[in-house]
Amino acid sequence: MELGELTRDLETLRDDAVASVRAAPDVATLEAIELDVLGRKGRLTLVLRGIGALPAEDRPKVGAVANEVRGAIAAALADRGGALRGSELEARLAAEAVDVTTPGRPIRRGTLHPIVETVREIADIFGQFGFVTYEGPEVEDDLTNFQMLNIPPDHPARDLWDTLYVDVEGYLLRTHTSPGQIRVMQTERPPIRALLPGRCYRYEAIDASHASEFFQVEGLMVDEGTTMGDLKGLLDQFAKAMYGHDKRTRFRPGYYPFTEPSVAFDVECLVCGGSGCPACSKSGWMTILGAGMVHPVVLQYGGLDPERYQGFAFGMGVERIANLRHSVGDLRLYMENDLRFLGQFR
Ligand code: 2U9
Repeated sequence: MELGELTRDLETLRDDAVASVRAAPDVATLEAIELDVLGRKGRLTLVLRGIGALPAEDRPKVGAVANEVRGAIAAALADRGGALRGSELEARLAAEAVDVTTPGRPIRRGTLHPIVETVREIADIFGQFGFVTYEGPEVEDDLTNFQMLNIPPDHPARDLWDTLYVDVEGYLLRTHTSPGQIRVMQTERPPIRALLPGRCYRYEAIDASHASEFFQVEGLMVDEGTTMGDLKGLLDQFAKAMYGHDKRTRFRPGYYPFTEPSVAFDVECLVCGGSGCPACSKSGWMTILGAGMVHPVVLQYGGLDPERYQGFAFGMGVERIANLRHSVGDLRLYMENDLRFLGQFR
C-alpha cells in the first residue's frame, strides 16, 4: 500500500459517503451510513488499517487526510441530519397539527345532587351561627331512636313512625336524625350547637310527597338560659337567608314528643307572597320545619340537668326545602337518577 493509493481510497470514501449522506431519505438511513462509515468497525477504519503498511514519514500525511475526510463526512451528516430532522419535525407537526379552532369534545361536568346541594346550603347558613355538623349512625337502637326522645314503647307517636326494623332485636333504621343529637348531648358539654343532616327511613307508601328513605336536617342548641326567642330569631334568619330577606315568618302551635312547647315554622308563601294560592292552599303560608324547646326528659337522657340547661331543636325534611327552592312538585324525582331532571341543577 502506498500513500497516493490510500489517499485516493480516503477521498473516494469521502465522496461516496457524502453523496449517500446527501441522498439519505431519512434520519434512520443517515444513522446507518454514519455507523457504516465512521463506526468503530466502519469503512474509514478499515481503510486506515492500510496505514500500518506505509512508510513512517507518510503516516502523518494520511492522518491529516483521514481527519479531513472524517470532518467532511461528519459535516455532511450534521447538515443533512439537521435538514431531515427539521423536515421530519415539520411533517410530524403537520400530521399532528390540532386545529385549535375546532370545538373540543364537551366535557360533561357533573353537578351536585340537588339534595346534597340543599343540605350544604342549610349547613352553611347554620354554620354562620356556630352550628357544627355531626353524623349519626343510620342503624339505631330503639332506645336512642325512640325512648330517649320521650317516645316510650306504647306511645301512640310510634305508629306515626312506621319503622323499618332490622333483623337484630331492638335495632332499626333511624326514622329521624334526632338520636344523633342524643349522642351529641351524651358526649359533648354545653354550650352545644349541633346540626345533624342525614338519610332517614320510614315504612311509607311512596308517592309524590312521601318516600321510604328521605333526608332530614335537624339542629340542637343547649346552653344555660336558651329561650324560645333565640329559636325564633335563628329560624327567622335561616328562612330569610334561604328564601329572601323580605320573607315574613311565623310560629304556629305544634306537637312533638321530644319538644315542649312545640311549633310549626312557616314562611310566607313563596308563590303568592301571602295573599293565598293553591300552592299554600290559600293560607298564604308554607310550613318549612318543626321546632321546639327540648323536653326536660330528653335533656336528662342526654345526661344534662334540665334545671341548669335549656335547649331548642328543629327538624326539616330536605326534599321539602329543595322542592320550595326549585319548584319541584314530586320528591321521587330526587331518587330516580334521571339525568334529564338532575342535569337542570347546574
Ligand atoms: C333532640 C331533641 C329534640 C328535633 C325536631 C322536628 C321538630 C320536626 C320533622 C321535620 C320534617 C320531621 O322530616 S320531618 O317530617 N321534624 O319537625 N324535629 S323538633 O327535635 C329534637 C331532636 C333531638 C335531642
